Amino acid sequence: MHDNNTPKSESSNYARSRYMRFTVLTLFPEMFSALLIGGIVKRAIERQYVSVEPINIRDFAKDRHHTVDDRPYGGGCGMVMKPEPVAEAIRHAKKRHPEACTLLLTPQGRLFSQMVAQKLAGYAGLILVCGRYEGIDERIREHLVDDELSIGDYVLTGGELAAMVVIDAVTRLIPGTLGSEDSAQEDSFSNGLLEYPQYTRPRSFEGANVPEVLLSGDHSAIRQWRRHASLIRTVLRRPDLLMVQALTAGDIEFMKKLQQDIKTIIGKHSTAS
Ligand code: 6GU
Repeated sequence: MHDNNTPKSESSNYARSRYMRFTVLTLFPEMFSALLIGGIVKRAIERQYVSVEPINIRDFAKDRHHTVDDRPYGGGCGMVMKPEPVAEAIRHAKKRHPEACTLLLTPQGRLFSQMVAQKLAGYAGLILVCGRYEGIDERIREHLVDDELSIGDYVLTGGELAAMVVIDAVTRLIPGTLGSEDSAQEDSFSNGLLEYPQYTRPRSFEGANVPEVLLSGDHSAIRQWRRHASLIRTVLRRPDLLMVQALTAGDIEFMKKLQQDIKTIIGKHSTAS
C-alpha cells in the first residue's frame, strides 16, 4: 500500500513542511486496507501527505511453518508472540526509516491522547508494532521499542485497530490534510476544552432554532458565545479537563457568574420549600 511513495516536498516545487511515514508491523496487514475505503486518511495517502506501509511479521519467521507464536514459559493459557520474527521485522523497518519512532500498541501502554498525537505528528515516521495473542515476548518491549501506547482502558483482540486510531489522529494533524488549515486548531481537546455546538441550515429544525447570536454577524459576540458554550459543556461533561486547563480571566469571570446564578436558583428553591 503506497510503499515507495516519494514525498511531494522532495519531488516537486510544492514545499511541504512535513510528511509522515507510517510503517505497521502486523500479522494482519490486510486490515489496513480499511484506511483506503474513504475519508481524510485515504485522501492524505493519495495526495502523498502520508504513507501507510503494512509489513507482515510472519514474513520474518525463519522456520518452515513461519511460526510466529509459542506457549508461555511458566504455563498458562494462550500463546505469546515469539521474539525473533518481531525483532527482525522491527530491525528491517528501522533500517529503512532510521528517523522513525517505534511504538508498541498494547493495553499496558501510555494512554494515547491529543497531546501524544501532537507530539507524534512531529516525527518523520512512526513504526507501529501490533501485538496479537496474549501478548508479545517481554524482551521486545525492553530493547526494541521507544514507547508503548494504549488507546483506552479496555482490551482489544490486537493492536491493529489501535494502530489505525493512531494513524487517523496523527494524519489529521499533518498540515494540508484537512480541508481548511485551522480546523485542527478548533476541535475538542486542542484548546483543552470540548467543542462548542455547531449548527447549519435550516434555521428551524423540528421546532428547534439555531441560537440567535450565530445569525447576528457579530463576530466578537459569536466568539464569546462559543467560548462560553465550550466552558459550560466541559464543566458538565468533562470537569477533569478543566483541572489541568489554563483558563483566561474572562473564563473565570463567566464561571463565577454561572456559579452565582446557580446559587441564586438553589437559594430560591430552598427558601420556597
Ligand atoms: Cl493498543 N491493544 C490492545 N490489544 N488492546 C487495547 C489497546 C491496544 N488499547 C486499548 N486496548
